[in-house]
Amino acid sequence: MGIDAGTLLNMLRGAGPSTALRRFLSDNYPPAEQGQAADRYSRLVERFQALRPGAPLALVRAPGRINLIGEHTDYNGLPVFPFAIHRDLAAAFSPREDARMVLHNLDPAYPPREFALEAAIPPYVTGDWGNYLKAAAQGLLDRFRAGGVPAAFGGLHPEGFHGLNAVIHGDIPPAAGLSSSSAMVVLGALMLLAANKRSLPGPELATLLARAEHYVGTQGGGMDQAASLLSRSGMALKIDFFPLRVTPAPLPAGAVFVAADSLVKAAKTAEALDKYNRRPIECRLTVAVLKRRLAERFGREVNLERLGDLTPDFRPEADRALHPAPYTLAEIAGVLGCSPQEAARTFCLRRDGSVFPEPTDGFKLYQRYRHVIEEGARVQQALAAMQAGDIEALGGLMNQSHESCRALYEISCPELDALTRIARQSGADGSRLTGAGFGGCTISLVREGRLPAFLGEVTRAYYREFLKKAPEDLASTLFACQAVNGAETLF
Ligand code: NG1
Repeated sequence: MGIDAGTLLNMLRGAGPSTALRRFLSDNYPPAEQGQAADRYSRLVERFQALRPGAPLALVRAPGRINLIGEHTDYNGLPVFPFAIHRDLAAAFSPREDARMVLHNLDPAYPPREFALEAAIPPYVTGDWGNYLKAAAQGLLDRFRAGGVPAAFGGLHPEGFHGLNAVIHGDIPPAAGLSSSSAMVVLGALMLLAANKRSLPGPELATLLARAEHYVGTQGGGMDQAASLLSRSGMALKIDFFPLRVTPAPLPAGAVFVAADSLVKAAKTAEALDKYNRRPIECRLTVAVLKRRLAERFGREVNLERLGDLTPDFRPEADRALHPAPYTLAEIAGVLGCSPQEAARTFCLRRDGSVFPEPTDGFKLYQRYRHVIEEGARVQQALAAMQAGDIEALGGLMNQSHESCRALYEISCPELDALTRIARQSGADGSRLTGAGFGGCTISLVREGRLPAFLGEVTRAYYREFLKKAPEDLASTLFACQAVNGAETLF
């Protein structure tokens, strides 16, 4: 693999044009930003060349994503409906002879990181950017070890994996619900695969990386990695899980999806991890309670691993089996016939083995159940609305989804509520939070003709009047999303 840096710089500067490179830029960046994108790749190559003079290199990009609808459904085995956006992570890289990962970032906020590929890679502190690359490396090493790949040759990782040198740059707003973290995992995985001349089918890689990202402490599902890897220019992807399947659907003509950052940071601190992980834990507890109740009702074991496994014949009974008042761990343990300690050890563990504490407001099984089941149904309806070009219906479903995220799943915040309300008042057909929630971005469906007025009105009413904080970089805070191709390596 690899191309000479000088040749690549000439191509990026427009001399010695390359069809592949032009296509790469036009598929993945809006026309007005393609020049800027070429400059950015040039900067990556120049920095790489300064660090590793003469080494042939390859380019790679991994996009962030925005989710139209289907929030917190993925780990429950119900579908999501995202697309990859033109905000991405890009890198220039080349393989090393040894098994070290040597990583630089053009942004000084992300200091250099270096680690060895070893059987059990120890994580950096929670939140460190290097952990996302460690997550990818650990996931691939485990996969190829499990695959029985021949071991050991001269100074390399026991599985024979080469490390790499990379210079990375990202322009996905961080902690904004646009999956900059999963894009980093995907970027790391594509670099390692290319550097080691290996490949995996897209859906298998996406599934593997969803699991691999648990390394950083989240217990999330597979939406982000799949969207970053498998998206196609101009399309949204309905994604089903267990096993992963994608249904591409062209974005509706005459409307755009606008991302607006609430500017409330949804960073993955230890506290934020707990807020997120509480939901998968509550869903696992719900499944356990329902499994027990349905078995009692039908007099036999019911095959139920996730909420998404509930077939229509079990739904009415499941709807009746939960009560709206929050559950204590003691009550759940009573239903399951075990001690609270045993229930906690089975369902409420963090990645480091510590027990997730019982929430003071109780486990809200009924509310989480209703959101997940109804949200899964809304994704199916949204696909049908999109295929029919019914913008109004799609917008209505997005509004319902936001309300459910707010009232039942409790992942909104006053700023996201205000921003979605202002977006609707400013002409959007629909508006909702996108991603994990607790801050970050909203997504709004806006007819093309209304876009300029919409952008002006949201800037005034949300950023200036409600938040009283003008964004430092409006173009990265409020922007129409282009649906781009999934991650790829070039050269
Ligand atoms: P973000 O917004 O990237 O933190 C998280 C999960 C998804 C999904 C969404 C909510 C990870 C890496 N991502 O996304 O799997 O559950 O929340 O729909 O955990």
